[in-house]
Amino acid sequence: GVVRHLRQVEADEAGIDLAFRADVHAGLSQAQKAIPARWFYDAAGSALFEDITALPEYYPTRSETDLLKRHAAAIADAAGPGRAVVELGSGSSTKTPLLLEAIDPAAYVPVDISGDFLRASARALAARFPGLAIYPVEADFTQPVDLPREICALPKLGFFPGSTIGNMVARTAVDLLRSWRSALGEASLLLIGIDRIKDVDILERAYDDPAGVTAAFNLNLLERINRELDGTIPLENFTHRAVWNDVHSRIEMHLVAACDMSFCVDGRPYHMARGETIHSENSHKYGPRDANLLLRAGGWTPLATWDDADPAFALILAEA
Ligand code: AVJ
Repeated sequence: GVVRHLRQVEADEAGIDLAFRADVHAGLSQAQKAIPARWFYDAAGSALFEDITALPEYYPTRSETDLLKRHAAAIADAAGPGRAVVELGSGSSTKTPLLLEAIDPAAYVPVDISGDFLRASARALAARFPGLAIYPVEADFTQPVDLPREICALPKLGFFPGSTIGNMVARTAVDLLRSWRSALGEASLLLIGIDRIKDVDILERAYDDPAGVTAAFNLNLLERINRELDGTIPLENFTHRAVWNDVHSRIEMHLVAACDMSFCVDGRPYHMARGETIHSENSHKYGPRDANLLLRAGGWTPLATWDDADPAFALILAEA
């Protein structure tokens, strides 16, 4: 059952609001306007992301789930039983049962910044795995996390699915991998999902679906600014753009100004010229050697890779 709920979100609601405000003002004041992708995930944005994962064009969820299903036994063989599974950014934890069922863990520690999602998914998992000790930790996984004392002595398996590591530029991704290596300890393993470089058409369609769900997800960021930061951004003057940047090996999402305009956020005025953009997300893609190098630079040694899904996606098991 759900054993205990740890809360390590330093910023309370007011603090999160302050951080959002600061990121938006700083981001809109840059020559290339940019807002960090983590601000997509308010309640509406989280629901839209769940819709994205069901789109036929958005292959990462399907490919990764397929890999987990087909290779669960091999993953279990490599990891062995009795580990504490620590899931970073667990969200709705939809892929977790596939892993937990296969590896026979001693404990499960979902870590997520969104307390509501965390509590709901921990309850659902407790019902499905009645014998399993679950220790939810409400925390920002990009910051150092204190793991529950009860799992201290257990060998850990970090689980970081979804290619969320792809949101970070390499330098930040490496810092994060290194901090988890020290948090999870000497005997730990990491199972990480990493999206592969592939045909540009497949990539761009995955981030610009014909039904417009990803466009709505992107535009929701502006709606959130209007709602929470007293903004006057005219949403109808923006369009969604998803484009492959080959130099940086990433899909970039932008909000494109369709005309010259002025608006306010918090009473502070901003101007945009037609064609100017707000850069709202990076989603980095990695070839096999790129991914292994990223892990090594982050202090992890790759042990095994499962990447025979179509469209391509990789699940990599690495050791500390
Ligand atoms: C949740 C960060 C893995 O980059 O593919 C999906 C987010 N953005 N469609 C991704 C996302 C647009 C997603 N991650």
